Amino acid sequence: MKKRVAVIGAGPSGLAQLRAFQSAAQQGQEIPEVVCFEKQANWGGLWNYSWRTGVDEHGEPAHGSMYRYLWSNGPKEGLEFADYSFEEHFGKQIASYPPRAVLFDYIEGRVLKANVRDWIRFSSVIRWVEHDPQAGDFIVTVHDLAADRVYRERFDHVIVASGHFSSPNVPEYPGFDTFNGRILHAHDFRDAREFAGKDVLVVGASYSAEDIGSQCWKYGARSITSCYRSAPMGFDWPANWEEKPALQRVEGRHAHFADGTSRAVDAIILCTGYRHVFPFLPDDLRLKTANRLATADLWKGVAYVHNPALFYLGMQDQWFTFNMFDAQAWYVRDIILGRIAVPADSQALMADVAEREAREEASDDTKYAIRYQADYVKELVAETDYPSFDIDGACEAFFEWKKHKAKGIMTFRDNRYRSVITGTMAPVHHTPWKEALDDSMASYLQN
Ligand code: FAD
Ligand code: NA7
Repeated sequence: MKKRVAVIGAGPSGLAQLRAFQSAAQQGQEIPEVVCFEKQANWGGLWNYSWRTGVDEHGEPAHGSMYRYLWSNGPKEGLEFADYSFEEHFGKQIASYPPRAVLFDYIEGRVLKANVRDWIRFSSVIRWVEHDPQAGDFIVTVHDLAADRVYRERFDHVIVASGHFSSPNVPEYPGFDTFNGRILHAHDFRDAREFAGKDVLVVGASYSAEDIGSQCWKYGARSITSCYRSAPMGFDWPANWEEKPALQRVEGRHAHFADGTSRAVDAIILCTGYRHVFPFLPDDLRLKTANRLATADLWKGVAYVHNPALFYLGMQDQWFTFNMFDAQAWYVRDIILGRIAVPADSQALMADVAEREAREEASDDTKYAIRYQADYVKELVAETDYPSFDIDGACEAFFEWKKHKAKGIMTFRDNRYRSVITGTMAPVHHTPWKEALDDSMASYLQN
């Protein structure tokens, strides 16, 4: 009987898995039956924008963490699919920091071309996965939300591609319960215009703090205060943006910081990161990891060491995204097709994880971290037929991006980079980012 493979989630990672299998089928190879379960009514994962917060139309936790006016936070030249370039999709080279809708269109283009939409059961949430040691397979419990029907099916492999930037990490500070303003997590942020004319505090010092603060600034907040727990972001902020050390407490409208200063604010946006949450997995299958480059318990970053018939995609912290998910998906496909062997000895699987962790921990340097993840992508790509591409070139784009951010946090998106897939230089975008208030695809593509 044909093997059966369940993929949980149709975001960039899950879609990479479908494309990987489809590409093998296209070459005449026999592939297993692949069924992808997606709890939302459409594909694209985080790139499938939804205005909803809290719960969705079925009462399920809203997956979306993306907001209006979001532009890519890194150059597209670092994430381009090696088998489907931006030029192939758009018919021309486009500027380097596309807004969300443009990236959604690009992600969708490849899977429309691959014709894999029928492999996906939409509005179908995975409620539970259990391993049957006798049969050696998995029993997957699915809730078809549209038909309101729960059913179970058996699969030889399960691939978890449910993302890890959706379940917010929400700390509480003294005084939050009596704050006279709005407190929200980045996960629930949707439209910066809500904060026009307001004094906004962002808590955190990573991508969400930087970008949500920048959005609020761009769309007219009166002032931005950001505060850090470990280290400041340290950019050369505009005049109405001040960076403070850790938040300690809130009294009325006043936020108090570790340096003894305080500031009156209208809203507090917790940009305090996300948690890896898998409510559909029992203890023996559930990944427990911090958001890091060397995830815990994943051999080669994909196979669960305690049960290597189970895989996880995209669970790492991310410099590389779409092309790394591809590298992982092609690798997992080849394990399932029997082309790559997973060591039978669990000690060997754990040793691989330990070696990756030690190597990650050897340096705090950003360039080191980017190269580390690039080496990981190279390692996986080398063993499959995923088209090889200039991964060092992608690193160079990231290094340039870092320099451009240091030079101007509100201007870095006005830069351009060369595609490592087609070799073409991107055009300069027609409008500087801080003046480009229209983030529609039609506007962006007028280069
Ligand atoms: P997701 O995109 O999260 O997709 C997971 C899918 O699984 C979803 O469709 C979800 O509905 C589904 N799902 C979850 N649970 C279940 C279940 N139980 N049953 C069925 N389906 C389920 N990356 C970049 O490269 N560039 C950027 O500029 C960028 N900006 C970002 C901005 C924000 C605000 C955030 C939060 C992330 C950003 N990222 C960015 C990183 C982002 O994580 C990746 O680009 C990408 O979306 C990850 O893909 P994924 O498929 O692993 O996860
Ligand atoms: P990150 O990158 O995980 O960063 C989380 C930030 O939140 C980081 O600066 C943390 O500080 C800070 N943090 C976490 N817990 C707390 C508490 N309790 N108090 C104060 N500060 C805290 O998440 P992001 O949301 O920024 O980015 C996630 C993805 O979204 C990313 O891939 C982007 O592409 C978009 P620390 O430095 O650990 O002290």
